[in-house]
Amino acid sequence: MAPLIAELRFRFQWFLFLGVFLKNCKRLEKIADTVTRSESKNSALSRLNGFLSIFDKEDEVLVIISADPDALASALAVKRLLRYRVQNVTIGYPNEIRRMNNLEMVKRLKIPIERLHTLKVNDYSKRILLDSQPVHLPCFEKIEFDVVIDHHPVTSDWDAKFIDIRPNYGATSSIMVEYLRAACIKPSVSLATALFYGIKVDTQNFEKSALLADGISFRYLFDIANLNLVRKFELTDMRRSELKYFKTALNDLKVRKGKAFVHVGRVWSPDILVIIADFLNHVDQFSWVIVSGVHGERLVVILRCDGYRKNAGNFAVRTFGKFGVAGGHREAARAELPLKSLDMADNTEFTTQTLIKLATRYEK
Ligand SMILES: [Mn+2]
Repeated sequence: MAPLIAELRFRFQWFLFLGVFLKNCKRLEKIADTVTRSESKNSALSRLNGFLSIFDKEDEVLVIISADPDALASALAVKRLLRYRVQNVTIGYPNEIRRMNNLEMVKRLKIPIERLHTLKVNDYSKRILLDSQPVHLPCFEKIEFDVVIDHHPVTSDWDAKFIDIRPNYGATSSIMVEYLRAACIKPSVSLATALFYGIKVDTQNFEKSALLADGISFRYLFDIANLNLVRKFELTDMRRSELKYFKTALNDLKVRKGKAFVHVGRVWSPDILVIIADFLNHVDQFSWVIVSGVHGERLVVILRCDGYRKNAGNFAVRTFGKFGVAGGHREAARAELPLKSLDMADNTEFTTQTLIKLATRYEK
């Protein structure tokens, strides 16, 4: 959940920042120096030809992405489009990939990516930015791009030789499918799987706004992609070394009046507490699940409840608020309390009993 929150916060900042430009959310296209804003009249084929006209046989191409599934898939698609047209295509990314799902995708599809800081950006004769725009990250701003293809709101104060930005699209992967189809290239299973997953993640399974065009690309990939692999990416959210916390959780679980409590001890990442809480929430007799663990100098408490005449967020604030940060929604909440603030007598170790005492001290 921590990386998720960080990511959401990051996205939110982006949206605030991009909100300024939202008025200008029509398409922006630049093909052979002709700039089109508003609904584009360009055909998929003219875009493809405009894109390909940027490159020569001698080119060493660098594709730069902020590595998430949509961007990774788009980079693979560009690599395929340029396979016989340039010397080579390198994919560079500046961010560390932390999400297990994304790591799993990179590993299983053997996506060849390299950290941007290990590459000499200026040694490449052409540079492409995908699923992002030059003003999105400070490290992009210094780079001169030849091509920018993206689906975020149009920003200004930058230029490239070829631009294709379609803010209404749910994913850059959907745009890339149109390029591949225009080029009469049928994607391999692994490329199709990547693009399929890219669209799935960015549209949150089409629960977020997307276009019919996204649906058409998705449907096209459906027949080629390996859906079992996609499921494996979606399922993978923990390391094997973290299984031991489940053992502790199952051994130490205590139940009081429909509330399941467990303190897991010191954890490598608080994400595992979320996974354990969600797992225990599958059990029929538990109306509440309260899981805690120590991460760094903080006690992290994850709360789940059925949300019926209960409010986990309010409960978290009332019970843990005075010790640190607490909050959440009806059915899910979280608290992070500095160990110092818990005022535990020196040698007492925090246990499931301590958690129960702490969480039920207002109950009669
Ligand atoms: Mn995207």
